[in-house]
Amino acid sequence: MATPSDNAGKFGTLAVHAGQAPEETTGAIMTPIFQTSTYVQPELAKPKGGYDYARLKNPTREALEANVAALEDGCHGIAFASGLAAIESVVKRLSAGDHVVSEENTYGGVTRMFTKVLQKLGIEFSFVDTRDPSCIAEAMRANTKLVHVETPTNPMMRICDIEEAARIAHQGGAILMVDNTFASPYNQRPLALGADVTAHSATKYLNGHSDIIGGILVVNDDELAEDIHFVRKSTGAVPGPMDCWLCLRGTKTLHLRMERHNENGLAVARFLEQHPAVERVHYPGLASHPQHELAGRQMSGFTGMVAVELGDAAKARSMVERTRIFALAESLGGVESLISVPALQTHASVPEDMRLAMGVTDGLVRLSVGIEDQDDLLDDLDQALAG
Ligand code: P1T
Repeated sequence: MATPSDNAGKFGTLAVHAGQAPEETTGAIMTPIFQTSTYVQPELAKPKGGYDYARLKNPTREALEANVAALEDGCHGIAFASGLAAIESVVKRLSAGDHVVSEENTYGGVTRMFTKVLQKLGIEFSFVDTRDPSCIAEAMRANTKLVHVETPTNPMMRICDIEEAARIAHQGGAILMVDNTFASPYNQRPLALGADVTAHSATKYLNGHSDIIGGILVVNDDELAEDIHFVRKSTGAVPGPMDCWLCLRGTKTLHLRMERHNENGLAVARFLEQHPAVERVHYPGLASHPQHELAGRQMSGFTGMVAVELGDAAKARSMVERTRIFALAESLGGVESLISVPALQTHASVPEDMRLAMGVTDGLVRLSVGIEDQDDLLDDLDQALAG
């Protein structure tokens, strides 16, 4: 199998080729799905190529890991069974009594994992608004080992200054993990901005076709990679080879899909911004976004994720139940457009006071703008809002 050092080229070339080489027996151009749990060892305790058991090593998984590592401009990709498992494994490196500073407006499932599962094991969490770097600095303690941010955030599209967050984390002796799910590596590369770990729900833009659940981390530091590999090997949240293969097929077109997501996202945000039924649009590509300038500095495109405030729950319900192309469903980042109400779906597990304080109101609608024809998407939203 190819290694990241074999990879040369710009983003689109890496997306198609990185981590993959013709299969040795036949020259098959597509990486085979190594659907096996174990490998026959020629000699006792001397597995061929280090392949002893598939929880530890699988060639299809390794191809995906090398591919995404190249796209994130990093050295080590480590794939997981889900985005949550990927994020959890970084926290599982810590011990009881260690402290994590986290953005407050993460995906609701992340907040739930931190507060309802990992906090019980003795890891401490502080939730802050990372739009303001001084909030991170103020939350740092002597026992802070990890700063976790999401940028843009789900669903409020808040932006965190990655360079600043990295500087503050490192000054306090902690590492910075950036959940890059919403941006995708096509639009933002956190490692180049100083982050130590970039995390993805591969379920979303990386795979792009709404047919797997997966996660992946990319890191540069060898020791950190070894630690995370150890956690994954010891706890077992590995993705199956078929899912890795599907994701690898997805990343081959990431650059093309993201171009269209970016274009359609901006068009939808502009259309909704001037629509009388919409009170406010949250999209970092709009000049009206309070952090538009920062977003422009650290992102090269603004994705297909748009959030709109309609004013109340009835208006939100009416819109999401009337769209014909935008499907009413959780998740995001697939080729097809989706629409949801975070307060009742993705962020239902976040305590109400915390949710409302962040702007995740009952009238907030989230759109994952797909790659369909722009006119059809705008017509669909227009007719849904007319109702
Ligand atoms: O679903 P999973 O692959 O485990 O990924 C979790 C996750 C992590 N990080 C971000 C930013 C996410 O948005 C998610 C999952 N989000 C949804 C399912 C959603 O509809 O927002």
